[in-house]
Amino acid sequence: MTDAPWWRSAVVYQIYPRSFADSDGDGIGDLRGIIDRVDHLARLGVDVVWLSPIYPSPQDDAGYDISDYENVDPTFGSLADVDELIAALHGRGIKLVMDLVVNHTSDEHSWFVESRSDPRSDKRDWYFWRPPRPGMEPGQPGAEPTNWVSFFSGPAWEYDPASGEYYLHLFARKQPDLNWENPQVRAAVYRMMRGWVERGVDGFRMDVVNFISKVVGPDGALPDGIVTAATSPYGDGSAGFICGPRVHEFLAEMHREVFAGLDEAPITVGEMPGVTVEQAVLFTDPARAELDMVFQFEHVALDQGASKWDVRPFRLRDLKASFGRWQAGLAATGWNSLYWNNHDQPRIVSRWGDDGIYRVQSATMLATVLHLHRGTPYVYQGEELGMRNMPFGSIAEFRDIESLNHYAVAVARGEDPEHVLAALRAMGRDNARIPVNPDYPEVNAAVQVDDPGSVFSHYRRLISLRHTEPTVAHGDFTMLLPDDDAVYAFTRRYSDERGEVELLVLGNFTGEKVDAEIDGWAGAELVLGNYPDASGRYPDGSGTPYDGEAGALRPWEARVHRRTCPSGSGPGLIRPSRPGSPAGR
Ligand code: ISL
Repeated sequence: MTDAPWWRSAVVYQIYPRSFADSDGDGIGDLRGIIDRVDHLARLGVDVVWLSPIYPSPQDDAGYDISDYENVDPTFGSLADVDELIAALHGRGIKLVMDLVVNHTSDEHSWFVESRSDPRSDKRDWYFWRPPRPGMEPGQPGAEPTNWVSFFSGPAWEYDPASGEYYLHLFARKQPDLNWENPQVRAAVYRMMRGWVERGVDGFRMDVVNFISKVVGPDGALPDGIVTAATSPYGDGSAGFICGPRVHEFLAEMHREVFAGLDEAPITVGEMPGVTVEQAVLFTDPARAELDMVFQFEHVALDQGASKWDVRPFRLRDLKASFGRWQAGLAATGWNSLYWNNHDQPRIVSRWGDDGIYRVQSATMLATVLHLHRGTPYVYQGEELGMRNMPFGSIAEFRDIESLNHYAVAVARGEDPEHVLAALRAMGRDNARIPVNPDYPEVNAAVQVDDPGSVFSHYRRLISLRHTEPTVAHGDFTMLLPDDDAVYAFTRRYSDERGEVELLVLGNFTGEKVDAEIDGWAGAELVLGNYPDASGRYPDGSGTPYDGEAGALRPWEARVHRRTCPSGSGPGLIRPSRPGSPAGR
């Protein structure tokens, strides 16, 4: 598969600059801090760095409210620092992806300042300005042009008394939505993107890019949404902006205007809440030339009910059903991105692993299962160290606008503050953002990089396996044991000059020993495990003896086995011997 795009065998590392590394001791991370640690990234072996926003910003939504797309916030450094970072990364063969946040700007962006200051300005139409609902008193509850709820609580419209109109903000009121219907808006965005590409940037992660096309009626009206228990008294406006009518047209245009004809293929990933498998196929079909891959949200909602604050138990079979559908849906056309974590999610080892005595085993098991799927894996800073959620005490320790707004609204409507706090601790975005976890003497890079049994060393082996075993990047995928709530199991298969190569991946999602009799795989080579193998060694030759049992998975154990089959022989079967567990296909 030599003609496959390079990013199919790549691993991306996300840096959240505010909390990655602080070079000047002001308590906030910066570009110099990243430059100083490029060797950490090179040692890990990642191919791409995705940098969360570093642009000038009032920081109302931690930098996702941008007031100038073409500069760097002095908190983080300067354009010269960006140039130095690009050179440092490129010098080690690592590419740089920037965050592109163009569904909305900051209300302090000069475009919006001009748009707001004068209804006759030619920037007025760059945003969604609408009159109050007919017959309603402007500025009063219910007078908003639609009933849409914002992602950060409250109405998605802000009243501007000076002009008597409202502007749309799907997120914070300091994040007005850009009007992509206006061709000048699109041209300005593409021009800005070309500027970054000319600087040496290798691609973009595109913030909520499936929201850029809104459903606009002939009279300019946007449609009301259905009022649900989770949105009441507002409506869920998502049918009016998720994967709207012109989104494919806009992304194809962006591709033509920014990426077509570049010497080196860029990497583009669209963040897409609410995207379906069928839509993702269209967005990532190479023949359509829109995006390389999308971030979908199905799996990170599996332990949530009506809203993200409605925390529910996690069931492994739900995860298999979800990932299995995405793997199958994008098998022939398109491509998956694979992630557990980012700056919006709680830490995976605390969420679906065991961040107590099995922290190392469960973090490495989760990593193994994710990285062995078909798709491009994303590692969020600290995930490679098995970092935990923050042990938050009171609401005073939270900084994120989403958490703070939700707390204020929920408590005001009578919810028990302790119950609201419990949800914030489980799902709040600050878990992965706030700088220093008190467990840092135990969980840190310095103690892990030279330890072969560390989470870091395991991520390193996983990334290296993707680079050296083409079955990981290119093989097809078959889910096994869909109904088993303890063991995650699947195979990957690929043909090359070795013949037919098959990998079996097993992950124990419990802290108990579970039986896993592997039919047809007896004696198969162990390519990678998160415990030392039977000889007492990790595959790289390090490790200490462990009294393991063949056919059983130890607590949170993960294993990757390999066999090379003569063409035409059947796939391997796995039959766990635990009563009640169905056999593999
Ligand atoms: O974090 C979320 C869970 O409630 C999402 O709603 C999130 O806001 C959504 O995935 C969009 O995220 C992106 O755009 C936001 C920004 O706050 C997030 O950090 C960013 O990843 C607005 O720019």
